[in-house]
Amino acid sequence: MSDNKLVKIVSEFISTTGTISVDPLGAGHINDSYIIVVNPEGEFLMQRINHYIFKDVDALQNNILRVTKHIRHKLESQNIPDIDRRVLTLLPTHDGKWYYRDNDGNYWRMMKFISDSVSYEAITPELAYKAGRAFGEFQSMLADIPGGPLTETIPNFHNMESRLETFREVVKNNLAGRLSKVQDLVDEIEKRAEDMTKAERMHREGKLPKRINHCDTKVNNILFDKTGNVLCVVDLDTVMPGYVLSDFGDFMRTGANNGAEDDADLNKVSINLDIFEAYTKGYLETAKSFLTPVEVENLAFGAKLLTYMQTVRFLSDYIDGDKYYKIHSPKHNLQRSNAQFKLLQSMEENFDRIQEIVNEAAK
Ligand code: ADP
Ligand code: GN1
Ligand code: MG
Repeated sequence: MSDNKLVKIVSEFISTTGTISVDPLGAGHINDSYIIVVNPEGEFLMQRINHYIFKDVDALQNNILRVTKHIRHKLESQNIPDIDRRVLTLLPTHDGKWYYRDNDGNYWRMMKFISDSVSYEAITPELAYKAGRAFGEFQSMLADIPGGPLTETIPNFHNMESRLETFREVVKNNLAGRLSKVQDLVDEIEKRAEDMTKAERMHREGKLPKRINHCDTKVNNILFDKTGNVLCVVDLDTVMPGYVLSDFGDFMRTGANNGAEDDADLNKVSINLDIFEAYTKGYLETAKSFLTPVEVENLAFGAKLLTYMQTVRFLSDYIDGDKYYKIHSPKHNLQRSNAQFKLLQSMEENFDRIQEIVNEAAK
């Protein structure tokens, strides 16, 4: 997209007589983010919303507005300082809308930029402990959000039964003709399918509740300040009802991995038990008061579940011809699938230990 077009979009949200600069930021798989500097108005973050994935942009933006307003009220009532750096602040267009649709049909949103912040792709146990506290706090703050349930911005997003249904459909169709090369991994997924769908069964039996979850508790969705304190949870597109196992598990999948999510060197991929322990400790400090015993008992399973789910999602996309995730090389989704599966195996090998860590922290 040309700079001129981007500047024109910025001006739908912000009026200035000064200069506007636009720079791409970050490496998300879904939306496109830009840092906007408007002189003298300040810094902003503009995102192009991926409306192929988030099909109801009105509902999406309405969720984010409700979530950020509710958190803001909570922080205000606790007299927390510097609130603009502790919760995202959406900006409306000049027409009072929470997104702008350009002539090409793209959807855009604008928010305040959180200054002097850093996010990490890999973190230390000390930061993991703080991140655990922050995500526990996030769930706790949203427990009493008024106005009825939030919209599922992606229906059945973390529903393992539904993910497996899609996976089987994709395998059956074999659209990109890649199935024969990945049959072993497909078999490994099927071997675990019964066990990995137990959360949905427990929910139907009334044993596992749904709560408001972030549903993308990646390490890089937490902003820290320069001294290592948590500022803010970001990337609120997927905040919706789900099982707490999702949020706990997805952090472990992305944070407690000695390798990268898409590591080409599988020898580097394994569970990092120090990070696992630190995050569990932090999370349970802020979440223990509202979690049921069944939820706590299943947290360690949640780590396996989300790693398994991500393997299924990357592999589905690979077999289907790379339609969902942005890829950076032809076999990127396969490389991601292999790395996630390796992490799952490492979690399986260490399962007794991670269960023990959860039990200890819950005491
Ligand atoms: P994606 O869906 O692509 O992951 P995010 O909303 O997570 O997009 O934004 C990408 C990155 O931009 C984040 O990981 C974070 O580092 C940074 N970021 C997001 N929102 C803000 C903000 N308001 N201020 C400063 N940095 C931000
Ligand atoms: C996507 O936006 P990003 O890159 O943080 C995806 C997550 C996956 C993740 C895998 C809406 O998240 O669910 O876990 O990639 N988001 C969506 O890295 O599908
Ligand atoms: Mg993100």
